[in-house]
Amino acid sequence: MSSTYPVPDNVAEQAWIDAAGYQKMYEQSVADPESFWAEHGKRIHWFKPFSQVKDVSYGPGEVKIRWFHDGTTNVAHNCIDRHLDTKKNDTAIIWEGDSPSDHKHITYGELYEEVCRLANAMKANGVKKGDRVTLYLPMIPEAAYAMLACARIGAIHSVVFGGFSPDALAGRIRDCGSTFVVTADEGLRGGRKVPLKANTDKALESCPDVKTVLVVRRTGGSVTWAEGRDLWYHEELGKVSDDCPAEEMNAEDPLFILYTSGSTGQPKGVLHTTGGYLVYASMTHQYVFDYHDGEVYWCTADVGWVTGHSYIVYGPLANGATTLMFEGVPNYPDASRMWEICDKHKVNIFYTAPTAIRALMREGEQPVTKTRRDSLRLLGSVGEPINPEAWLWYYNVVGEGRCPIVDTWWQTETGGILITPLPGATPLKPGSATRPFFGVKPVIVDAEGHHLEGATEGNLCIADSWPGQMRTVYGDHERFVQTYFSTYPGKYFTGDGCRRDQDGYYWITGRVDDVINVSGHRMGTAEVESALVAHAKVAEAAVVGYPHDLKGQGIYAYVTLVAGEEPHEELRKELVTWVRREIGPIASPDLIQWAPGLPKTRSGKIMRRILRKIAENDYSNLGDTSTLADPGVVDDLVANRMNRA
Ligand code: 6R9
Repeated sequence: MSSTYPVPDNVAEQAWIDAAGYQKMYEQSVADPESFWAEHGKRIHWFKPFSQVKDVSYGPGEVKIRWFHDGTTNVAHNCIDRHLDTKKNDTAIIWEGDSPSDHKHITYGELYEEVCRLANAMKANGVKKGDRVTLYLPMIPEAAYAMLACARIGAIHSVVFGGFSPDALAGRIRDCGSTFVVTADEGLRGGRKVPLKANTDKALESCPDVKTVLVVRRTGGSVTWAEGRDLWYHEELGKVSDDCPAEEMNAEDPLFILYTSGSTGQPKGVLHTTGGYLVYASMTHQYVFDYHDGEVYWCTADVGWVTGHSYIVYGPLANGATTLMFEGVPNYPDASRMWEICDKHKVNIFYTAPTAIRALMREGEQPVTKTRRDSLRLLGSVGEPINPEAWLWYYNVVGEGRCPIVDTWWQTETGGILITPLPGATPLKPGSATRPFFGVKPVIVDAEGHHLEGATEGNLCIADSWPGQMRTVYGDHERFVQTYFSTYPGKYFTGDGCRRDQDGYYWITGRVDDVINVSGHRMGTAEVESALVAHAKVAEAAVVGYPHDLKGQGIYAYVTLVAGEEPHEELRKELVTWVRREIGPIASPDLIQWAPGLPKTRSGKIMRRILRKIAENDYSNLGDTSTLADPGVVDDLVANRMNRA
């Protein structure tokens, strides 16, 4: 039985929402979503107010999701212009560079100018409303400027994580048909350079439609230049004015596409739209992080992931917050860096991933305790289940027992946080994401889709829509319907397993599909498999996750070589390098096992359940193996298993 951490009185007193408030507001929100969201939809500025609130059908037949659909607004206007009267000279973004000697403050006034100039430069180079613009940038303020500049003129951004390979970048550029790319000469992380421009050049060899590449000078490193295609960011911004009207956008006009892994090889372009997304991102940011004016808020994610979109840029800026953006990594120059940044910038709210906590935990308490951290009052966690041991260390060592931890469960698809404690309202249980946010109706179902009541365990679905929900898979609405609404008709299926305890608390148990979570990053096993089989010496590959102390899950690959090839250590290394090159470092297999054959059913389906068990070193009970075409294969795999932890 795990213990419960009650809400401290001082936290409840100053919080936006206390326990009674949560109960009342939650009940309202699910009893009458129309009037609840009609009221909260007003938290953003509308050029033309909406009269329609919710227009949703989860099928059967058409799947359609619209919120506030007759209203018009602009996300950049809400994140910047709206604050200028009162906050022109207040800090919008604190940027902390990779090197501890590098930082700057960007006020809302400066943010306005930067975004307007970039928006004008993009327009001058042909970008129009509805165009897709790919952003492949390091964690520098220009990444936020570029997102907001797109939003300002109605272009749809697609941010591609700077750690992705040229191939992965190219696939994402082609899928959404973008013709305009913004990148930097090089990125800088932990003192190491990331060749973003060179990667872009490589990617564009297979993207003939890209006409323009705007390049931010970050390191000044040398780059090759395609005349007529490549433009320097600073030169283009010098040519235009710092006044650019914000385009009047319909609530349901697309805001961004963000690619995420699914159970097939091809990443999906998750599409988010304008009005509902911003209402939801800003509202969750305010209540989940209990954000109050003047506080310094820091989310350590990269803008290449949804967390960076909703909780570094859009949510905080819509609320007029001060948001910190960090270019570097947690252990550079040393393991105190995060806490030194907290002290340097007087961070009040700190939001990170369990994998970072586990890595820092390994370095012991001293790198933490030598810093003050007295500005911190709230901690957050996101990306994967947080194991109670890491939770307790975060709570006791980092937060000195005085800062509540909000363990926030959500997905790229959900746009914002769905299951989470509210700091002033929810007693905490280490490892549980606790309770649903306003308007969110979680249901747990069995394999046949029956609702399971009370304390139970099964698959997590959401019964009704919320404004931040994704609207479609870009260019493939059928895939959207298939992926999320066909397994359990009438409900949104999350792909996660979940337990609900006797107090109604939710405990996410991890993915139930062929997606693994490596250091909080989603990886489709099929993506890694297709990278492996693209190697000339690989005949077949199967990839599964296994428990990994630091990463949460590690990548375990079973590889069958083509006839005539002999396995050896060098080839193992070559395959790891190969996958890094094909997808990016986050996809590197941790363990590769040579498999003379893979366990298959007589119809040729790989029996992943068995492969998972062997990878988990739990081979004594492999379950039913009677449908195997060749049971002998399994004995070999068990005998030569790689994870003997
Ligand atoms: C925001 C984000 C989504 C998947 C999700 C789940 C896992 C995220 C979690 C969590 C347990 C939490 N996940 N937060 N599991 N507790 N607090 O991470 O989006 O990259 O799309 O990943 O991550 O499995 O389905 P995304």
